[in-house]
Amino acid sequence: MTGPAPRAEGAVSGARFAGFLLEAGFDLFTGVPCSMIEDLIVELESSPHASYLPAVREDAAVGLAGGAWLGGRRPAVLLQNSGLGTSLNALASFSLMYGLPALLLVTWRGHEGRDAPEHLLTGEITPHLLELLDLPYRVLSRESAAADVAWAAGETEARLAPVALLLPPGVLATGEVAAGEAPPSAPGVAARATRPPLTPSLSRLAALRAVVKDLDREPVVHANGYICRESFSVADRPQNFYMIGSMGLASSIGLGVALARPDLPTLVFDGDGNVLMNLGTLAQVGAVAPPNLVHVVFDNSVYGSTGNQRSLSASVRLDALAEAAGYRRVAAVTDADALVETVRAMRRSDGPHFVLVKVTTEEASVPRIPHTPPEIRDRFRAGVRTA
Ligand SMILES: Cc1ncc(C[n+]2csc(CCOP(=O)(O)OP(=O)(O)O)c2C)c(N)n1
Repeated sequence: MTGPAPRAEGAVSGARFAGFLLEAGFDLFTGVPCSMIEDLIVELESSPHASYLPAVREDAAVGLAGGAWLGGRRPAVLLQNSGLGTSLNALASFSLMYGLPALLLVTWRGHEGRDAPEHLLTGEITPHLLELLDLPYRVLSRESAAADVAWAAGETEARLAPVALLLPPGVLATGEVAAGEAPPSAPGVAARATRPPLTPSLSRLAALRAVVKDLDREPVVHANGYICRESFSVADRPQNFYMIGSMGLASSIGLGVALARPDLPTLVFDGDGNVLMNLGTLAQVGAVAPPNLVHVVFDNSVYGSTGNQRSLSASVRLDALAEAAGYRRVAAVTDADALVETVRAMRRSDGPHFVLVKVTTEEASVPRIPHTPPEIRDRFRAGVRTA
């Protein structure tokens, strides 16, 4: 998991913090996971007094929270500060404009400049973003956590507005509570009858090993999280673009590469959480129809990189969405031979193509990408130009 800091002695447990939130009256939780709130989400998911609804994007979570408050609930949005950036418009032209109370529990990645590169700038500007929005906030500490939550609950109702609690590393315990097995469907969502659920047996690492071995010099754009890291551990190719931030954009970046180099098969190695965050791009790919794009989605039905919180792909077949969006060829595979054969055939025929690779939640113990973002950029660009 990609948390910024290992567990700290004396940190507030997820169960205790969930208790503070429930005592303060919050009764509906939504958001996109961050490893810093892994334990809290496990507690909320299993609480009989609350519901946790996985949202596909943070701004969509802000919308859902607004609707829930209008319907009589007291919502809280759980988000990483990267998602605060994504949510600026939803906050400015929805929650703040209409005056809709919600707690925003914002994890503070990049706190004090100590984190992975993708978090540094956002970490530095996070309080300023809240100040620019004129959104009241407090920085949580272990000692004041209960009082901070009670303050936020009072403020959101008194002001009729969202209020934020910023969560620095080390305040909440994380990685101590085991996530339950992802259920076959997410709460409140009926399993889609259109296609039966697939049973995974292949790990993502084994799938990556099989498919990468068969590649030549094709560019591959990787989604953020463990997909990058596992693929790097299998083979570090100059034609690999590792997205270490900007969750959701792998398909958009891959579309850009494919359109710029129509003579070259271009692959995207995506994750289900990433695809769900940018579903509209499926429609764009379907409409623009680049024949050379092969979109490979390693679907483990969870947000594995942040602690295995279930994703909606447990209930909704992403290959059915791709087909409806207009991809020319769509396949779903569960074993390595079928994966290799399918991707080989797709690289040699006209697409756009979509392969759903149903994989287990197993995660290999692999290092972070050591290359700097400019190094990744330069060698990829050179690799694509000479491929
Ligand atoms: C805007 C934003 N929200 C949340 C995160 C935290 N985050 C990093 S990776 C990840 C999960 C990605 O899920 P998926 O694409 O299914 O791949 P997996 O982790 O299962 O390999 C999340 C939620 C982020 N990086 N950016």
